[in-house]
Amino acid sequence: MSGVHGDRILVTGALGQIGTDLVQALRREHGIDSVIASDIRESDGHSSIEEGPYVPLDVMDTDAISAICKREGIGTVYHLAALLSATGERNPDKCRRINVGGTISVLEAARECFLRVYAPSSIAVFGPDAPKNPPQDAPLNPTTVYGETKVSGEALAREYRRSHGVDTRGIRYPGLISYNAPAGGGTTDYAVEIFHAALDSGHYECFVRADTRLPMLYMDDAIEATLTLMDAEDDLLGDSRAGYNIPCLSFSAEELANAISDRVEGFTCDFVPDVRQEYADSWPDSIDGTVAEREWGWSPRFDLESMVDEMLRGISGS
Ligand code: NAD
Ligand code: AKB
Repeated sequence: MSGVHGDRILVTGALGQIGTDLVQALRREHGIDSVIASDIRESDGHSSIEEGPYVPLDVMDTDAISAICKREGIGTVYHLAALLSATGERNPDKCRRINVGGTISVLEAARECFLRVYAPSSIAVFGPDAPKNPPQDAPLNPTTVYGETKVSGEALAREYRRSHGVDTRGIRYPGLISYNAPAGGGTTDYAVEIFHAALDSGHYECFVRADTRLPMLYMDDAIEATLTLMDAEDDLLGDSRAGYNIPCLSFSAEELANAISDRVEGFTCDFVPDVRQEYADSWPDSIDGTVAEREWGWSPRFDLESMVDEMLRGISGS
């Protein structure tokens, strides 16, 4: 790809669970004014996002993305705007329009404005035919619409790289656990909600079975993985650059509840599965991140115990 691009950063979907933490991390690294947050929603007025530049932006609007990128001297887009699995399965057409349509808009703007693009994928790309600890190149046959949109997102990123030279990168995030913003309508939201319930009322009704085991990661690790991938030399990245499996934690809902009750006296948890159980059952228990480790050398710092300590400390403000 030739041409001149700016050196500022645009984050789409910035008011969501990941954006809230990623924008802060990017502003620490690059300076507050260098990172422009955007979302289709208005900020509630209390978000840390408002410490720096914010623009309203619908990612379906390619012209608006290009105009902002040209006007603001953007060189890199972190494209986080999406519908997650639980919301997506309730609104499949909207999920396809936002997740696939929005990604096409961002990639088209990238082609026009010479941008680098980070577009996250998800462990939801895997379906029931994948091994329970899938390697990087396992079959991608998801049974959720959300998962299909993530497979399409990876294919689009590869295609824009191959045909137009756009520098696209992505990680297949597992369920992410954090406290600065609520989880955004996914299947793994129970692993965030459980902490708030434990501290607010001492009880949680978990919407998956006790033995449900999924890949998970503490948000600080996910942010560090993202920044490490984006800082990696281009020639280190192989064919998996649009959606890397990364090394993750893996624990059951019951193991998480037990780790919390070891620390919050009297905490109890009931397990009452709903439709989200089906989505969880179609996903792997863990993922094999050895390709990412080998190519750009990253591994997580938090295990289950230290993640639970950090979540309880962060939510209670101590
Ligand atoms: P989130 O739901 O918390 O945030 C998404 C944001 O996108 C919201 O603030 C929403 O207002 C915004 N948005 C929705 N439609 C939009 C539109 N048309 N234009 C602009 N903004 C729009 O999601 P998140 O957890 O922050 O996830 C970000 C990305 O990471 C998504 O691609 C998601 O699939 C992926 N991911 C997240 C997780 C996780 O556990 N959080 C795991 C795997 C992958
Ligand atoms: C969801 O549960 O939808 C997300 C994801 C794993 O992609 N957290």
